[in-house]
Amino acid sequence: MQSPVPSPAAPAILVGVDLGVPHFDNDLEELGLLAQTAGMTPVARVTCKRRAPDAALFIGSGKADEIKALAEETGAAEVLFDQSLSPAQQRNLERHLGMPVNDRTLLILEIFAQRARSHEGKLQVELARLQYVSTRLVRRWSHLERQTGGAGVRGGPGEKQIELDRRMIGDAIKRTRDRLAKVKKQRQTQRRQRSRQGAFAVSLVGYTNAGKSSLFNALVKARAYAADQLFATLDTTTRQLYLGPAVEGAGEGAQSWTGRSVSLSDTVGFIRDLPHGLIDAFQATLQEAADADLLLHVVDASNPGHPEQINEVQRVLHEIGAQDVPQVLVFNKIDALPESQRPRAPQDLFELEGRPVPRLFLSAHTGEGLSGLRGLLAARAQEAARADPAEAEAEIPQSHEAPA
Ligand SMILES: Nc1nc2c(ncn2[C@@H]2O[C@H](COP(=O)(O)OP(=O)(O)OP(=O)(O)O)[C@@H](O)[C@H]2O)c(=O)[nH]1
Ligand SMILES: [Mg+2]
Repeated sequence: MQSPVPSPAAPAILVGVDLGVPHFDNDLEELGLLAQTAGMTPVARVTCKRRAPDAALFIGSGKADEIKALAEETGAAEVLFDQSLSPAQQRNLERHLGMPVNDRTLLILEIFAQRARSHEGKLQVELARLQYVSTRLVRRWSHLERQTGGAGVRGGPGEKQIELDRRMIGDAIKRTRDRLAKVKKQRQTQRRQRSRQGAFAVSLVGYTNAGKSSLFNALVKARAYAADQLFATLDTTTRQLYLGPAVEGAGEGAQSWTGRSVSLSDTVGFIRDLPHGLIDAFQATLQEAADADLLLHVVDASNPGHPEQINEVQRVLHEIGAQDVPQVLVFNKIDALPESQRPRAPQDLFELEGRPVPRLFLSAHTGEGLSGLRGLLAARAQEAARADPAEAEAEIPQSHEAPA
């Protein structure tokens, strides 16, 4: 077989197996975006239905042959599965297809690795990747050592080294954990300082690509990286957000709060099937959300899959212990909605896990609805200050970013 020459934008075949789960993405749109974000080019998409995954190949061998033929036809150099593969399935598929096979989990890890900027972020991704490879065979290890590039596996040092590698991975996990623990301590100190200063803390949370960074930028006039990519943001950025002067229709509390500020944090987005290791590793970053006084749960109202995305975000919030932090739903991107779907009122109540939660419609791009959000934030901050007068006197630092 002639081995395909990998081009810079590695061509990849996307495969999705419908196992009857409600959120099955028939167009593999999100997987395609993940692949592109990781630097690959989807050249074909294959979906099939199965009652249960095949133990050896995940898909049937007929389907595997079909994918192999398609790869030859399209020059694909890699196959990406939307579902998680067991280490054995992955290995068997790679043998059967004669090319690297990866799954969604690895793709997400790869993107996180490419995106991490802060020291803490890098350590967190490193830990998650080490945990992932520790459950895989030795071939993953060579993948781990590559600094850049696609998610492919390009050879490995050989299976005899398995034991040695396991030990090395174990040591590396321990080292990374220790270093992370130190960084976490520093972050805790910073957080304590901020909370002593009593600033009302608001965190933006939401599905990846919902527009959190765009909203953050629109609100605080910052220039956080916002892009049509998944996981554009990995590190938490915090700024103070001045609320005022004139706040329209925000009630009395908001008026007296005018001219003051709250602290606003932009943070990493969530995604369906966020690899467990990543949630663990990003605990410190996600903690920011759990410790906030208020969560702005940003939703891409223009994405037809937004109801499932909301559920997914709720699942992660439970997992990080942030389920009881008060929430406001922010339905963003209303400028992208067709006229017939545009909201009738700028605010209403939305039933979230059986509880009514305030919902605001806005557009970070056009600025529509932003003043309503400012008003709501002012009112909430004012309420909190009334409950704890120290908060009203609070001054918060000019800006705070995750340790570099
Ligand atoms: N039409 C429209 N697009 C928007 C709006 N807000 C954000 N976007 C676009 O949505 C994409 C994602 O925006 P980001 O702000 O990076 O989203 P995020 O939630 O921070 O994403 P991650 O950091 O990847 O989790 C970008 O292409 C933005 O230009 C909006 O109000 N209207
Ligand atoms: Mg972002």
